[in-house]
Amino acid sequence: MANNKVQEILTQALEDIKTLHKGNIEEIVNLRNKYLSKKAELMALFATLGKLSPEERKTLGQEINEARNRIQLELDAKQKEAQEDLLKEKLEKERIDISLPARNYSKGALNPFYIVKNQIVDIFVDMGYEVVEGPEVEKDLYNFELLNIPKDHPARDMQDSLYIDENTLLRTHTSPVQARQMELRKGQPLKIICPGKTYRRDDDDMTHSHQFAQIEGLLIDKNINIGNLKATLELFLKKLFGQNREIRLRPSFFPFTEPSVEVDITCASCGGKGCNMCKGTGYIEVLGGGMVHPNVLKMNGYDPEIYSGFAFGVGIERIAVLKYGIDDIRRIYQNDIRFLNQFKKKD
Ligand code: 2NL
Repeated sequence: MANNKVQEILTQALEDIKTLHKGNIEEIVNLRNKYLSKKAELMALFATLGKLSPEERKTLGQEINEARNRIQLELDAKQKEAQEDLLKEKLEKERIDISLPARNYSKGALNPFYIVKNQIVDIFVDMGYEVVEGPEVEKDLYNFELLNIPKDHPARDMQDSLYIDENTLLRTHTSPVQARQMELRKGQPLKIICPGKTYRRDDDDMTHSHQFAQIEGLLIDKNINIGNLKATLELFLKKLFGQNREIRLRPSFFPFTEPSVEVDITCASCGGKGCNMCKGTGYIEVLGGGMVHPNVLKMNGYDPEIYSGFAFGVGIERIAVLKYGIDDIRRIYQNDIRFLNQFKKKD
């Protein structure tokens, strides 16, 4: 015969479970305490088993266990349900609408200086040149002496250079990087370009800046002649300015090259007829170069009887000004957003 007390507790527990509110974990915990903790009425009944006969003890013990298991199962099921409800509610609340269009964001633009610098570097890297860099604060040995610019040479004038002490200055060109490379390679052939900032004591105006950047190139090997220089520069300038441009070499002078040349391209404004841009000449000067002076080869560890080479130097800002028709070189450094926005890539 079923025990009245156990059945009463079980019925009450099942009633209580029916009144639970959806998703309320706290109420479930309370019922667990009420019916299943050590102090619960049902558990107290276990203590009375000792006084019963073995037969009765077995029946009642079983009945209590069954009631407890039933309550536990019901509460576990309710708890699982409540947890799932909570999770569903959370997912619903935090739902992301992936059909919403993304907010617009503003893309930056590369300064034309870097557009041009990257282009030039890419063209020479494609031709197999290595890119090397060096210090901006230099010894006069590397900046002047090893480039055939002796102590009394006018290019050393204090007017043109920014000195830190008697033997140290901000480099006036990137040539010292090449002098250092020649030293490093101990007379072995080389093919390098050196991009970097250079400094001169200049008053800034539309076409001059006390700080400007150069890319210099240097190639040394056996049997290098001025035809190799011309072919290299023609390939470079046509890639940079367009295949429809012609180039022209004029004799010039640099202390570190002999012979030296200045290189012009046909004017884009007039196509060579002569206009304001080219001051009536039909040509625009873009860079200088020449065959490395035998003194320079010798001083930097190359035997001029075995090796020859060519070198050239390009002003990056000057190329940017020419390519983009920029009216004042100083705009490149002013970071005026109205200027820079003109160089945004179109999608
Ligand atoms: C220019 C002209 C030039 C060089 C740079 C050079 C470097 C070494 C040896 C020989 Cl290590 N030459 N550089 C040669 C000729 C011209 O630059 O107008 N630059 C803006």
